[in-house]
Amino acid sequence: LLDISWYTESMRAGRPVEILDRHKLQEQQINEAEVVLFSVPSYACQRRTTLDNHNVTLTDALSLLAENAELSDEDGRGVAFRRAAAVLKALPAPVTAMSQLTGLPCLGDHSLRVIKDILENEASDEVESTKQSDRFKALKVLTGIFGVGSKTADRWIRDGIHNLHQLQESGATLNRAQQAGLEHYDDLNQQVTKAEADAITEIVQEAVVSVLPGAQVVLTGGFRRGKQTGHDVDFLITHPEEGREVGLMPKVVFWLESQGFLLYQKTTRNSYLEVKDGPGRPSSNMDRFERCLSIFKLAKKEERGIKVAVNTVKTRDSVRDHTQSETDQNPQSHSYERHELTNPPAHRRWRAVRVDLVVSPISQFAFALLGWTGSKLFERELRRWAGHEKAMSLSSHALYDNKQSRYLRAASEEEIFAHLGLEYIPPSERNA
Ligand code: DCT
Ligand code: MG
Repeated sequence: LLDISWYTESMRAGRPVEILDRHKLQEQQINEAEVVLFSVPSYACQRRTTLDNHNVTLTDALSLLAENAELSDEDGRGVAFRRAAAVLKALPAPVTAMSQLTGLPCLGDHSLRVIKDILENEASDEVESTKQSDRFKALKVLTGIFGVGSKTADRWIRDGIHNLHQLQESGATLNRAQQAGLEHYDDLNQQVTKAEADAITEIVQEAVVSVLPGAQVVLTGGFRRGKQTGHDVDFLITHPEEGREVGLMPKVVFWLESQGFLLYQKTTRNSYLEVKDGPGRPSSNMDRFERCLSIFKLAKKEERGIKVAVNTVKTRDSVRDHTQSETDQNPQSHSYERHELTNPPAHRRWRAVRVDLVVSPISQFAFALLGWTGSKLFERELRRWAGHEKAMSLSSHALYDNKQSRYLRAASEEEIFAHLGLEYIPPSERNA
């Protein structure tokens, strides 16, 4: 029968529990049809979280509250809801009774209340009213524009702008990223499929090896964790000889641009210097590599066969011929005022896709790979584990041991987990 150790543990911890004699307890448990008790370690990086989520309704509800908190600049609350959702994602079966959650980490009063409401009433009033609230809807629509964060959206809402139409009417000044974001709004709010990610991988690989033979491209982010869809496609690029990666990004971008693959791009230089910057700074660890935020112009599936055939000829002009058919609707020639806020014409032969390119020197590659594979919460938890449990600082560049006052080198993700005293968790089980 079931382990009742949580009863004694709860009593020891002073948590109120109803004490039943063993016979009654057995009876009750049989009546509750095999209530399973769960137990999970408290850091997400100690757990194996696959995409097989048995508690989607609960985790969707908590994720929505997390999103609402993040959009309202309440990061602390956002993380609390994300952690609670992540605990439920790691459970091996659906939660059917509150009693199953006793002793689980990261479930605060607020999250427990939401879970209870859903278990008892099939919905949480708080979640439903958040979903329906004008402010949440407006924040979602406006931050759905690439280049628009919660602060900008909030400012616009205070100016009475709640939707794209009002934004266009308002004459608000948009930067280049936001203009591109508005231009390709519908495409960029449509999930990217694995097949599309694979097609883009081929293009990026061709670009990279054309400008630097021997360089390597790895698909990171959600697709590396086994997801079948994502909001963008993330790549990490390196070269096995340290230093050869220097200057690679502008060449890759030039190649992609000259072949007509980029609708938008903005490159930031690598600003990380170990000697200068010291140990990893958790809050800013994502933005210090040479990085290109871009919007790709990806040929539709039916067209891709042709493109690949054309690309094998490897002359720029032949590729241009292929993309030429679309110049009559070249998005770069549109001003954002002309965005029609409708679905793209069915005959359009391409779609816009957000693509992130990151270049890392080989000496930092394992850290970059670990940092860019995600999930976001898994990364956050790794850094929290490193800091709180091991007195180490982990970033996407390095791992610093504060006690030994030295950097710990690693050539693979496995070595980083080992330095951190954690069991190795493969990418497909980092879906916290
Ligand atoms: N990342 C992180 N912290 C951030 C942003 C990103 O640790 N603040 C890491 C984790 C995932 C990776 O970068 C790529 O980021 P996203 O593309 O936003 O995440 P994703 O898991 O790939 O999500 P999606 O599948 O929707 O693209
Ligand atoms: Mg991604």
